[in-house]
Amino acid sequence: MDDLTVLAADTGATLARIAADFSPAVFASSLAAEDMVITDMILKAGLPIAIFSLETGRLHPETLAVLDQVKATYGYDIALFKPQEAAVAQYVSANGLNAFYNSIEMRRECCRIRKVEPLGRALAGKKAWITGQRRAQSTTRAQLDIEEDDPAHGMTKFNPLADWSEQDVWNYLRDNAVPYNALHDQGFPSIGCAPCTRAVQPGEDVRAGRWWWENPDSKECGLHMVDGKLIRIKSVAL
Ligand code: ADX
Ligand code: SF4
Repeated sequence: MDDLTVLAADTGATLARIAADFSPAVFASSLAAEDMVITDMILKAGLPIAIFSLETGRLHPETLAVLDQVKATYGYDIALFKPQEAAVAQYVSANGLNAFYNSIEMRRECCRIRKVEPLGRALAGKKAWITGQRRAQSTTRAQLDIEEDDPAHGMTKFNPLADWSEQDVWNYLRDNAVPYNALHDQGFPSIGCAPCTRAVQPGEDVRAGRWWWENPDSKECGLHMVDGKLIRIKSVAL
């Protein structure tokens, strides 16, 4: 067996263990490449892990198209969680539609309304949640474990791809003919909301196009924070 086959078998076993021991467990998919690996594994194995996406209202059409690609390939409807309309309207009327460019505080407040609050609803009553984070993605993820405690949501959080490289992800998607976001072929290695994501140059860091106007150490949207702090930032050399 080659290395990727072994890695994928380990990850499949982790997902099966989560389904068996942490029911009900859910998987948060941003519809980007890493999340398509996990989606493929969950759906092909028929694991009882519901998949949801936070539909922020600011996603690219190419990202939304992945929902149809998943439906066409696997016959599965990814559940969508949307922000509260009143909170969005209040933010926009008080600050402007794109106020997140003005300060880290304004950016985090937008992420709180559009992602973090809906995430809380998506996780209510669950025993565990799963993400597609990888250690190699950024300085803030350098200490990432496959299994961690998530006190903010009162449950266990799994990052089954923690050990995967970017190449592993793309080899898996190719070998298994998994559908993926068309933006990945247009210079977008990492994809979030449209106004906060841009293409990167070859050789640039994979997350260089995310919140590119901010310092690398502030680039987390709040989905992966505890009490307003990055969970792993204190053990990262700054
Ligand atoms: S982010 O925190 O900077 O936005 P990133 O885009 O790298 O995160 O995604 C990391 C993981 O967070 C994804 O693999 C996924 O599990 C979760 N995630 C991020 N954005 C979303 C989203 N819009 N909907 C659901 N899950 C998401
Ligand atoms: Fe708002 Fe940008 Fe955060 Fe999306 S990524 S929720 S548009 S600040």
